Amino acid sequence: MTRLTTLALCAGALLLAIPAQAAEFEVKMLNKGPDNQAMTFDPPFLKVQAGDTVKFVPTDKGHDAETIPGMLPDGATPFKGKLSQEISVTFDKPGLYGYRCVPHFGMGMVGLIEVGGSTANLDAAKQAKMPPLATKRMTALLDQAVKSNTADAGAGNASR
Ligand SMILES: [Cu+2]
Repeated sequence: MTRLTTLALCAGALLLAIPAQAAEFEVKMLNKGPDNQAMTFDPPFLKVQAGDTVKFVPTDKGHDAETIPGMLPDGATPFKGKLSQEISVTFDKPGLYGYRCVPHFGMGMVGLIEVGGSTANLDAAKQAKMPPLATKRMTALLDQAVKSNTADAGAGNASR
């Protein structure tokens, strides 16, 4: 009984030690997504705050995650995961981060992370050269990012 109480107290202390503001997200690397999409990140579009961490999980083997050149904010550090391995990335600089799975880039396996509600590098990101299927999926993700911000702003205006 005493032992259980001690354990519970320890667990409570550990929880308190984690800073409340930094969150951790998970993106799965999949052969088939929930929408039957072949070779995909799940979720393909994710909004996080500066300082948050995203863990790319090799749920299916044979995938990796790395930033697409030209698709990250100025001064942000590119990341590059290893094939079939998990990689955790902490995002400090606000903006859009486009990333890809290298083996399936041609099949359109790309994802997008928006940090701090910023689409400041949207135009630059749209200029990035990619295979046609990747461009198609990325264009949809970039639209989603812009729309999500418009929706936020709209909600703000409506409440006034
Ligand atoms: Cu892949």
